[in-house]
Amino acid sequence: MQNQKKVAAIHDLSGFGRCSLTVILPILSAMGIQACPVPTAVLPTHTGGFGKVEIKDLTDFIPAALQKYKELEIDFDAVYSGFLASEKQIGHCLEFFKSYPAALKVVDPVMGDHGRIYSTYTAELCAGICKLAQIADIITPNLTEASILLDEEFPQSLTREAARDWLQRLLKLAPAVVMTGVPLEEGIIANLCADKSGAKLIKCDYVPQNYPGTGDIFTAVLTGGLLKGDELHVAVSRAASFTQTAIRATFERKTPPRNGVVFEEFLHTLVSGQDFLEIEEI
Ligand code: PXL
Repeated sequence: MQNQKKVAAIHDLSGFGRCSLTVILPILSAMGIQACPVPTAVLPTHTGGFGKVEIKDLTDFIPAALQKYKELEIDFDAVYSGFLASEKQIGHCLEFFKSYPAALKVVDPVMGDHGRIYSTYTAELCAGICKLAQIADIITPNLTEASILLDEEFPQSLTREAARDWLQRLLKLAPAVVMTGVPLEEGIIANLCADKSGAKLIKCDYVPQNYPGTGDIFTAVLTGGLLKGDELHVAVSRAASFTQTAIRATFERKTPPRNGVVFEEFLHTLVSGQDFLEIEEI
């Protein structure tokens, strides 16, 4: 493949439960992109539903990996950060982003979900994530993370007007913004995006079950799409379609939610890359 794109993916490696690197790497690979993992921590499972889990913190690994890549003059087309394991990793991520000024800077401000902060996250780490968001080219908060970034109470849902307002305020942090899985008061779940060309809404099905890792799946497909030249709303539509397909199939199969979503059998749809959801103005 000519001009194959490379992504440095700064996330944890959780062995079981389908989140972070275990979903990001296969998705980027299926999209024809070389994914280079920079693990922030290694865990046996994610932290959402398996009790107390051992975390091997890899804070010092990040600058060591960066130094090696610089030494080898390995360039990246995107640097994409997510779940971090310590406050010190904020500085390491900032350094990573700074080292590749031409790369697309994707910050998934992973902090929590459903109005709750993840158990391993501290207030200081959340403050650091908010700082990281401000150097990004694109941020992809869920509603919980958007409310932290904007210092708002967590709402159960937003009106369209409030969603437009939140997008505009998030645009003060980063030039492109995607809010994922947002319940709107009119009774739909929406993925919302905005950049200088305007704001758009992509509706998805309501499935009465939450699954871990779906934000990672979404942002991995989004990043792949952007690197392949999609406009923002097209990449969001592609990401929403893939995530929705995996969520629906998992719900029908009634597998334990903590196991994550069965995305593997749909990876081939990313190779052909023809699946999208409808895009609306908001
Ligand atoms: O998908 C977010 C995430 C990433 N990494 C770990 C997690 C979670 C969410 O629970 O526990 C380790």
